[in-house]
Amino acid sequence: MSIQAKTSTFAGNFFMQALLNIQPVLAQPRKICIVHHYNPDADALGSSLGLYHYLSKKGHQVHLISPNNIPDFLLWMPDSEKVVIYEEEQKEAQHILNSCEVLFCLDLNHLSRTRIMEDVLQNLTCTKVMIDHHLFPDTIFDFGRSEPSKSSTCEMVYDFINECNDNALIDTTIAPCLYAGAMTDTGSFKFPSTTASVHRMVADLMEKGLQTAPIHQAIFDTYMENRLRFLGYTLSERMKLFHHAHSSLIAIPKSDLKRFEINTGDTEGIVNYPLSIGTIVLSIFITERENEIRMSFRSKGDFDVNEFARTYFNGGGHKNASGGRSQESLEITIQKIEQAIAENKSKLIQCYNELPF
Ligand SMILES: [Mn+2]
Repeated sequence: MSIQAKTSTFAGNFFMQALLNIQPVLAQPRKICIVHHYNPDADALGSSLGLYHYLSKKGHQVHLISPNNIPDFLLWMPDSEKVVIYEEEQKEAQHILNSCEVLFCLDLNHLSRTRIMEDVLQNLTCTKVMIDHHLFPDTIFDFGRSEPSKSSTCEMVYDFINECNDNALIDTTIAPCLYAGAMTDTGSFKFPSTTASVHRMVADLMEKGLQTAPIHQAIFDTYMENRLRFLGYTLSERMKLFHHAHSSLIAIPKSDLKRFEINTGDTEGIVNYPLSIGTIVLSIFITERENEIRMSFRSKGDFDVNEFARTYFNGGGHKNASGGRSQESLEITIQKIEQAIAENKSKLIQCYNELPF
């Protein structure tokens, strides 16, 4: 039986059905596949595993496919070893996708964010569901919810479980997964995305037995020596401040990554450090990888780095946290960044002046 439920032939997410309309589809056991974005972070993996455990408990046959490797600091999450890595196990992943009836796309607003899986997912005829908190979702989903005001996709999965009247199913397997993404996406509950609702979620998870301290330890206190030395080197030698534009740029050439033996994921969070300087409202962190320059943008207050990334670097994300990529050389990319900072100088000064402290 087909469970296809297209509501309209018109393009546009106005015709994506509300997330809860998926309930009748899930009223009987389904073959479900969950995917998240390339280079999964704690929110992508935590929301996916949280939903995976919940749907499994509901009697569905659930698989989780990650486009690429899961970073070591997330491997403590329950059943993370069961995640199929598309980049390494393409045959098995394809086999799962072939028989999938419902595809959940988590923490991604566009199939291109899965990179190597984009075409494969695009061609699937099964029901596609999106749960995400990034701006401007794609139009290809049958059901879904896009809520940029939410702290994290993890919180949205929590809401979904509650709205299905299954709060009682949240246990000490689901709770740490959901907590991890909410905690990291809010910068340990300090970014403007930290809402009353996310604190309420955490309170509920703790009442269900969640231990938070070990999760902070697993995510933040498991550095290798080289990573801490790299951080120190980066801040002392690579951080360039543009005082008059309240901005900071850290540019990491390939040779630094090699010298300190830095892996994907090891640079996570460094972009936030310059914002601890009182006068800095925009922080840019770029690394020269194999075939491209990876870029992260963070801001304080009203400076919109989602717009900044979209305008100059073909990227996007959230108002205070976004990313982008550049196919140009490190030198050219740095020049473009310096020019973009110069073009935004008055806006940056204004945002700085409007900071409350
Ligand atoms: Mn997220």
